[in-house]
Amino acid sequence: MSESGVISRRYQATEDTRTVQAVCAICNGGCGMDITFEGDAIVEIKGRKEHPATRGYLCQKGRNLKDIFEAPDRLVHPLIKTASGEWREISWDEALDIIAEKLSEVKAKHGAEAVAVHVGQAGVRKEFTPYVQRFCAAFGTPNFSTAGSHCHISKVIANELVYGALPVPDYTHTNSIVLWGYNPQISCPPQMFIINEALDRGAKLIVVDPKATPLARKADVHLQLRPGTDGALALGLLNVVISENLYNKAFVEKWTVGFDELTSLVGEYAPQRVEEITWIPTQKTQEAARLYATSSPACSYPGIAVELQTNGVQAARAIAILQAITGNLDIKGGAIFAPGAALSSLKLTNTCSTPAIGENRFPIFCEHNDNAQANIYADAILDKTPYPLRALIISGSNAVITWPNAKRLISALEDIEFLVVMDHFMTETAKLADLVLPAASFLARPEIWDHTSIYGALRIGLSPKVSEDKKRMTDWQFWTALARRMGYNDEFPWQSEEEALTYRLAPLGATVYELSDNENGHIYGEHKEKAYEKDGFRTPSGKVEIYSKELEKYGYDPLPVYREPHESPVSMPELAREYPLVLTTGKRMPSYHHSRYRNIASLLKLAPDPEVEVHPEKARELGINEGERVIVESLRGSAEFVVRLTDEIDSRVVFIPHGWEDANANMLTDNEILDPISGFPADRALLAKIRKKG
Ligand SMILES: Nc1nc2c(c(=O)[nH]1)N[C@H]1C(S)=C(S)[C@@H](COP(=O)(O)OP(=O)(O)OC[C@H]3O[C@@H](n4cnc5c(=O)[nH]c(N)nc54)[C@H](O)[C@@H]3O)O[C@H]1N2
Ligand SMILES: Nc1nc2c(c(=O)[nH]1)N[C@H]1C(S)=C(S)[C@@H](COP(=O)(O)OP(=O)(O)OC[C@H]3O[C@@H](n4cnc5c(=O)[nH]c(N)nc54)[C@H](O)[C@@H]3O)O[C@H]1N2
Ligand code: SF4
Ligand SMILES: [Mo]
Repeated sequence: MSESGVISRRYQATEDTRTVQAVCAICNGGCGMDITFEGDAIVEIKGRKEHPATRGYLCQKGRNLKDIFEAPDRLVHPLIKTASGEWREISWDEALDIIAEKLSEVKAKHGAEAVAVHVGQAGVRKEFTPYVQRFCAAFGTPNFSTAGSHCHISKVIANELVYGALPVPDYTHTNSIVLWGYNPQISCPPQMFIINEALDRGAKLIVVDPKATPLARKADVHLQLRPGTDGALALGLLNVVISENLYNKAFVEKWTVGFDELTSLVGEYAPQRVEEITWIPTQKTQEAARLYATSSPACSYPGIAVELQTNGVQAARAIAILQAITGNLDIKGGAIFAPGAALSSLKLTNTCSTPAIGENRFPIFCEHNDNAQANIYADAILDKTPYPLRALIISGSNAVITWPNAKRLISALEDIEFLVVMDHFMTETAKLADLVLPAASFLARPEIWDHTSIYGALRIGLSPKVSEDKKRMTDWQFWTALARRMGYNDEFPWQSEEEALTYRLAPLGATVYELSDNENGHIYGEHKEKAYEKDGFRTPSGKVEIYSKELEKYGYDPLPVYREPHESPVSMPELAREYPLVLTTGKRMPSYHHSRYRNIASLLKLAPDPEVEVHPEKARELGINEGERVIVESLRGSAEFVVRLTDEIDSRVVFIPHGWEDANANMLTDNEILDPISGFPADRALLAKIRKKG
């Protein structure tokens, strides 16, 4: 360890400065960066060209990390809300005592399940998150949840139901790419290196998106669908592939269950019928199906858009089935099963016998994910269903901006007995808390990065702790300190993050030093094609489950049946008379990460307004103009946006971004309208109207 507490030896120092190699932990891109410090202040950030995957790339957020982490409004001290509603600074010791005491009191009076802990997007794939789950198990509450309540886990479940695991698209060796409700150009820009290389080699591109994004315009086929109808489109593609005999018969016979039932189901989804449902011209569906089935190896990846709809799990299942029957499973250039790096497990058995919130309503979500479903915490707080929730700790989420039905969630968080929020900033969620804790940034902790699911290489690395933060705590430090204060010393024996990492990394055979000193990371294995031929698939039948008995057991459709979005012009024609527009919320914006960074001037100036995207014809019909402020409204609520005209979308569709405090898209979404399997909100397919202001 160096004098400054930096655990890596890989840094260069001059008399005044030191330059360290880190990996950005804001999004899953994991960009390698060289950061030069003078004391604890950042003086320069550069993308590291030698980094094997990210090759020197940094997005606007990575380049502006100094502005983010040295922002004048960063929280510095723990704060407690006084009876008059003012904030008072307290020490970490006081904060830990108050939290330990309150949690113990709630547990003694109401049972441990009356306490929930949520780790938001800032904890996704971060090393501290399994320790929070471990804390919950030691404390005895089943109510541990993550951003997986509305992100990623829906497609994990879908793929686990079909194949037993979520495969990774092997863009590096593919001949054909389907980006399905996925727009990596904005959501994961460094991944575009391998996608563009594939396209330059002549790989085909199919984009499924209601918007003519730059990638969609570049595609061989752009399937511009009505939001929320992905499941119907997937059945239409399956219809063409099966009726034209374009599938891999040997694979289907040997490795699938339910193909005959699927054939009858997709018989109802001829491309003409699919056109009525999805608005995609018949010949485009045919063209895409033929292209996909005949340009193997092909890989498809469903983005978050497929998950954020009431038919999400079944749509993702249909997409997975299409990938399997076209023979693209676990082959080079197809969808590969890449095992995760084997780290020591942090799982503790939770002896609490009360089911987690959501476990009765979304049994498959809880079974596959071992988490509570946070989207219905508001019901537990306000309606006491399935039982009352009295205390909540939120770490790394700005829930009132990002969770569905913000109005109801705000009432719930105002109502709850005890709310703690750990964050970098005094967010809208933190403002509702009894106690706010200042989190140190990822630069002040060692952080494991894992490129496997994004880049397909089985590579893991360690971004070292590169700066000190004596006033704030890292999330790991906080949860360990709280656990020890509550007497869970046996469960939390580690004295430092480095010591804990040594335990975690032991099965890899790499020490903390070795891993953090090797900026290229550690290759922990290699992909072996068609491993299923030896071991079978990790499903109950050992095969690809087109027909799922697990779904059937819980009363769900065993086949990937298409159901209209809960709220759509087809399912609710009456409502559609008043709210005629199909609303999709939350496409990603380059300078922001969900609710983050509108307080950072250098980022805000890049996209200063929350904009509703409207087709020019619709705008004419509504009598609204470019730049005008309008109200977008759903049955739940409304928010104000600035009109931006675009002919990249259908005139019946409108797009709004999420993440804005003053234009909160989640005022319009609902925590009742949820995917019945995953409990995910229908953020991408609702009904809305636009009215002029005043
Ligand atoms: N800059 C930035 N990057 C991010 C994030 C961020 O906030 N900012 N967030 C990160 C996180 S947590 C996530 S989950 C990922 C998500 O990243 P992606 O999965 O790429 O998701 P989005 O960009 O939200 O949406 C992808 C596309 O879906 C389209 N779309 C909208 N509705 C529908 C629909 O009903 N069906 C289909 N097929 N397409 C639809 C949109 O037009 C958009 O182009 O991004 C990550 N990366
Ligand atoms: N309408 C609509 N809503 C959506 C979506 C959509 O498409 N449409 N997308 C959904 C998706 S995919 C996701 S993932 C969620 C994300 O929603 P959230 O989980 O709420 O994530 P963020 O908005 O990024 O908020 C992260 C918070 O963590 C803080 N933070 C950053 N780093 C750290 C850290 O190291 N420690 C701690 N303790 N805090 C930190 C940030 O300041 C920020 O306030 O939003 C969902 N909400
Ligand atoms: S794309 Fe941007 S936010 Fe994501 S890891 Fe790279 S620099 Fe960080
Ligand atoms: Mo997400």
